[in-house]
Amino acid sequence: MKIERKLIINLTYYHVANDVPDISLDIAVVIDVLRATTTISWALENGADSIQVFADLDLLKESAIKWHPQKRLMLGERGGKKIKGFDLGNSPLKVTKKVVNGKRLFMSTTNGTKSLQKVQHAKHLFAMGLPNRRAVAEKIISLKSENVLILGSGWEGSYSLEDSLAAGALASYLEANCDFKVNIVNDELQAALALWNIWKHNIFNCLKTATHGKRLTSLGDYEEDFKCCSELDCLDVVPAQVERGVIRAS
Ligand code: 3SL
Repeated sequence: MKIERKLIINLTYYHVANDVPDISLDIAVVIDVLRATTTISWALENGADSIQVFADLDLLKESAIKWHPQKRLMLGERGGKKIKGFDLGNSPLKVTKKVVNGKRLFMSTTNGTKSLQKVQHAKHLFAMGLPNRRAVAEKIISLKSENVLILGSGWEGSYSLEDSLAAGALASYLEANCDFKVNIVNDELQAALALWNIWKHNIFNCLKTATHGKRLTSLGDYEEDFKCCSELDCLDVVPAQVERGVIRAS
């Protein structure tokens, strides 16, 4: 009698880039709800050709300068604020079709782009915010891989509530919609699932309660950014790395 091996997905979540062990990775999903991966998702939804991510600003400028001037935009944020001399900051509201269509975005943010760089050796690397949670989850299901690593971005090396909320949202979707077994590997993800179950009907307030939400609020009026970043499953775009550091819609 042939025994069929039941497929299993081992899901692991790390809060920040420094927690990730040096291992080979099958699928990595990077989350920066406020706001890098939400902005990446909206930029690609609105027709951006690609997004190239950098931790280092000098390297970003060197690469951008080689690109056709009419086909490039520099997007930079530090401490929640737009970097001087850059075309855009990190608001998902600013990456409209009119602004980004057909362009390559050269992007660096305080934490999100660092997390993307940390796992860029993964076989499949996706960027996820709450708006494309379902789309990324369905992509993961279709790949039938055994190991999925979810990585938050946090703030300068420490935990962030909103990324954990989204990690829990992803795990919850996979548990409910996968035909195969979902194994929650670590306590970080168990806690993220619990967090999701507490806040899932009040995402907007969760984002505003988070330390980074408060930081943004102290800098100005970010109500529309919070709304945009807390909208669940409204985008079908799956931002996927196509070459090291370069992300396109898939
Ligand atoms: O930390 C980051 O990468 C940013 O997303 C932070 S901010 O929301 O743009 O302030």
